[in-house]
Amino acid sequence: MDKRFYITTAIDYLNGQPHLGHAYEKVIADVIARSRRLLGEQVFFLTGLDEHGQKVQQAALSEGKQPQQYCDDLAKSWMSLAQKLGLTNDDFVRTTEPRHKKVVQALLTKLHREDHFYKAQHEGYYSPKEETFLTEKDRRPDGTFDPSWGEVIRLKEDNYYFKLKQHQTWLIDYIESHPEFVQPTYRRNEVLGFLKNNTLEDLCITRPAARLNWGIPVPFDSGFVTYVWFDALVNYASIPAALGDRVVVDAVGSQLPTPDSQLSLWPADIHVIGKDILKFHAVYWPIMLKAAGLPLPKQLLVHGFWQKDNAKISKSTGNIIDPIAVIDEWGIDAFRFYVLRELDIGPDGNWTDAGFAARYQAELANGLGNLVNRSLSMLKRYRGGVVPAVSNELKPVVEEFAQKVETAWRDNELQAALIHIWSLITRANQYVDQTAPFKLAKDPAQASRLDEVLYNLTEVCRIVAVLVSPFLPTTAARIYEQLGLRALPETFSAAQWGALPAGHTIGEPAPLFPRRDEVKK
Ligand code: ME8
Repeated sequence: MDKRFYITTAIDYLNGQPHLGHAYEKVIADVIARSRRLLGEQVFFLTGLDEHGQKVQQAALSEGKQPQQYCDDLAKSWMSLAQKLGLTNDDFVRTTEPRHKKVVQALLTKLHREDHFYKAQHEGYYSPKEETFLTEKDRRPDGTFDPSWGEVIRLKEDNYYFKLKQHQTWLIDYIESHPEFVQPTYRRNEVLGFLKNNTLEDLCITRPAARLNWGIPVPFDSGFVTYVWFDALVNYASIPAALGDRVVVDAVGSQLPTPDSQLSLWPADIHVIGKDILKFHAVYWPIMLKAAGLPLPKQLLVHGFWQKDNAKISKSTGNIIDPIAVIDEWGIDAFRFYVLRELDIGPDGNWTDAGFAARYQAELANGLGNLVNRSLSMLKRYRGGVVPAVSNELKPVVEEFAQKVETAWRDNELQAALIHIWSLITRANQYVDQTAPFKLAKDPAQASRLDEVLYNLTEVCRIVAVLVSPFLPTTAARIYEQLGLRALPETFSAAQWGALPAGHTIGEPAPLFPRRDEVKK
């Protein structure tokens, strides 16, 4: 069984409604998944929900619900967001599912048996909100703790700890010798800086059940549940195990059921995550895997944070973007386009409604929409919608850009890919202005020149549809439909020049990006 290209997202805390940051990350992963499929890879794309822990338990309590009931009710709206975003995920993990819990417990059992844990009493400052003990290093210069920790209490309790110190050296060596492991490079440097300047503290991997019961029971001590991060990170491997991935099943434990299917997924090719959870993924997760005898993921692709109008997105101040409302108003492809075109994967970004509207008008409506609409309308008007003989005038420029887009896809440079595609669109729109087919149409002596121009324009539209398809799948399908072609092609070879045959009759042209006030109609 061939190993698939395996891509994951962070799994979102189920303690509220999805926001822009959640949607952005899922769209990044989806575009990478779609582009790799187009390039011929067998892909497996996993996303899901992080349902245990204090945050979720508190959110359930505040609604007067049992945590499981609360999760079941809310998970539906998150799963429908995945659909609304057009995600092509192959599975959706919920950490309350038995298939996940079994693997977490098997891993705990194995690591306990192999002496990676010890039990100890700890007294210190604790942030219930972030579910973590704080140290002196977390104090601000004035001695207080940052308000983002919420209420900080004094706590004394027994817990199990994961011995991390012995892992520090190999992890530094690994990250140094695998520059691709954490991307972009400045995030890698951040991790290396942290590892070189601090001694790793052992990680507390349990919570006493008497204090927090909404977690996976620790299999070797019924007084404890699993720390939510130890539980959540394992999702990346638990779903492969549930689908019969021998690499995970063999490493983690013989007590796991062996399913009939046998997908080969691990190690993950890309974990897409936000910058705030880098330490969990670049330090704790590799150590957990190494201790379990599993290979490390090939890459952590770390994106930045969105702000709105240069201020933190925050429910309490009302500074939020509801991705569903934006999609309902502007369409899914406009949302996908804006977030990926506006913000490269890495730095922080700033959402403005005016910026969104401006990109919609300039790049989608006047750029792509105008090119397709006028090209197909002219073919319809001047040639009854019948494609003329193949002509190669724009072939070199299209091939050059298609090549650049392919390279950008392979490098996960999604913003760069969009910039290349839009350079091609601009070039094609200039071609219309330069060749002036509307003038050629008035002169019968120019009929063969008009044929050439119309072929080039129609074929550019078709290839642009293939190139935008991972980003704007709905629009790409509509362009194909308007071209009178069958379903969008599934392989990148469709972007080769000249596949549109002479004599083919196109369908009906219609605006792809109507004016904003017409979108809702
Ligand atoms: O951290 N801009 O869940 P989460 C961009 N359950 N991305 C943002 C963002 C913003 N303003 N706010 C959050 C968790 N994110 C854990 C993950 S994975 C094993 C467990 C991103 O719901 C954030 O960086 O708080 C993370 O990647 C994702 O949204 C989920 O955040």
